[in-house]
Amino acid sequence: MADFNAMNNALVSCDAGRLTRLVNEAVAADVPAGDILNQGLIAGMDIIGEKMESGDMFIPEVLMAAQIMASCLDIIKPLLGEGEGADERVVVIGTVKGDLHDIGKNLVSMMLESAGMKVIDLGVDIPPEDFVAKAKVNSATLICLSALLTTTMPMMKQTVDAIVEAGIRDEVKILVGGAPVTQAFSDEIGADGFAADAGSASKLAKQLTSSLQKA
Ligand code: B1M
Repeated sequence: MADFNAMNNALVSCDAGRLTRLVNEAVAADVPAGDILNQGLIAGMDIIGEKMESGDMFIPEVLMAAQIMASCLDIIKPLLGEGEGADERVVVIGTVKGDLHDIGKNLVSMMLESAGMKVIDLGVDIPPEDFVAKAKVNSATLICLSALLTTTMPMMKQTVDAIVEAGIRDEVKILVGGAPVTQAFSDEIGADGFAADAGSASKLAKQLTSSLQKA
């Protein structure tokens, strides 16, 4: 039985050694990787978000916690996959310009890869023209945009507009996500889909790209 509260506390207190040990113990005890992710790691990060908002935690600590979370994600990464084998679909993914948050985007990348897609991860702070250029050169069928800040959501619209202006809108589907993003926002900016978490992003990515292949 995993102690998810202890994992939350270890992440909040930036105790890398303790969190790594707890995650390894949970893996050894066959606790499902999805539970470790959602109840141990993401729930801990949510507490950090609350503390950040109330001024009880500051950027350097939050950054440290993010690095610790990333190293723990590496431990559970092999267990999260769906193992379907490689296919032809190429996905270009990134966090939009002005936004440096990458944990959620990395999780989405991970899930897409394990669903067999070829993922080209551009990283963070990616301007619209870079999404367009990489999608063109790699003949991508899907562009995934992540944003965690309300102030960077308009950059998603600018990226969609750039994709339209580049003349490749009919060749790619566009999937958007990130904590402040909603289905209504996705519809408003002309994206093809919104996913609230990495698991649904992977499912929707498969649906969207298979409809494109049939078209
Ligand atoms: Co930032 N930050 N941050 N931060 N940070 C938030 C987002 C915030 C909500 C905290 C708060 O105040 N409560 C707040 C945003 C408020 C708002 O916009 N309304 C905030 C702020 C204000 C800021 C700064 C402006 C702070 C400052 O400088 N004063 C600054 C901005 C820097 C910038 O980007 N330009 C900043 C900086 C940082 C750090 C660098 C310190 C660090 C990021 C480190 C990193 O990512 N490497 C950080 C962190 C860690 C957070 C919180 C605490 C955690 C984010 C996270 O990783 N969550 C966050 C509070 C929170 O979210 N509770 C906060 C875990 C992750 C798994 O969830 O990313 O939501 P998430 O991903 C989810 C889904 O959203 C979805 O799947 C994932 C789950 O499966 N998803 C997608 C994500 N992308 C998707 C794409 C898809 C589909 C689904 O399709 C393409």
